[in-house]
Amino acid sequence: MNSSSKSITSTSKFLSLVLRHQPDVVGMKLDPEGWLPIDELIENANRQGKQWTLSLLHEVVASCEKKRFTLSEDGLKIRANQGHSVPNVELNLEPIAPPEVLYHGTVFAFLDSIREQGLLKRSRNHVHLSADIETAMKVGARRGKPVILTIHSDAMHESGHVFYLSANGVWLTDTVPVSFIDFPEQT
Ligand code: HQG
Repeated sequence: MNSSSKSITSTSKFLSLVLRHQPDVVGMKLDPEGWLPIDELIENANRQGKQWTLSLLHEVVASCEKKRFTLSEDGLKIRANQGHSVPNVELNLEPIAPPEVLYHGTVFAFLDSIREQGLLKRSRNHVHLSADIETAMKVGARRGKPVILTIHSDAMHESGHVFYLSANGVWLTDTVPVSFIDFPEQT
C-alpha cells in the first residue's frame, strides 16, 4: 500500500466512525437523515489533527469499492450509506421487495445464539444481508472463517417483514426469525 492509499484507507475508517457511530468525536450531530455538512466536518476533523481537504474526501467517496459514502446532490453534505449505530438515523429508503434469497456472512461462534434468537441487529440499526455469496463471505471473513446463512427473504417479505436496499447494494431489515434461515449442513 502506498502512502496515498494508506491515507485514503485511514480517512475512510475515521469517516465511517464519525458518520455511522460517533459524530461526537468531531463535536457534531448527524441530521435526521444521517448527513453532515462537509465543510464543517473538514474544519472539525482538522482541528483534531487531521489534514483533510475537500478533494481528499471526494477521492475517498469515489474510490471506495463498497461505496460506503454519498455526497448530497449539491455537494454540501456527506453521509454513510448504511451501517449506522447512531439511533434515529432515518435514511428515507423506500421499502422494496427482496429477491427470493439473500445471504448473511457470520462465524461459527455465533451460530448457537443465532439458532436460538434468529439474526438480530445488535449495535447497528438494521440486520445487514448480501445479495450474493461472495459478498457475504467477505462480511463473515472480517471475524474469522466465514459461515454463510441463506435467508428466505421472499418468504419473509410475504409474511410482512420490510426490506430496504441501501445506496451501495446492502439489504437491510429489522430482524430475521430463525424459521427463515437455512444453516449450512456441516455446522
Ligand atoms: C452476528 C460491514 C449472535 C452477525 C459489512 C454479525 C456489512 C448474532 C454480528 C456491515 C446474532 C453483527 C454489517 C445473534 C446477528 N447471536 N450473533 N442472535 N444476530 N449476529 O458488524 O452483518 O465494511 O453489526 O452474524 O460489510 O457483520 O463496515 O454486522 O456477525 O455490510 O462497510 O452479530 O458492516 O460493512 O456484526 O456487518 P455487524 P455485519 P463495512
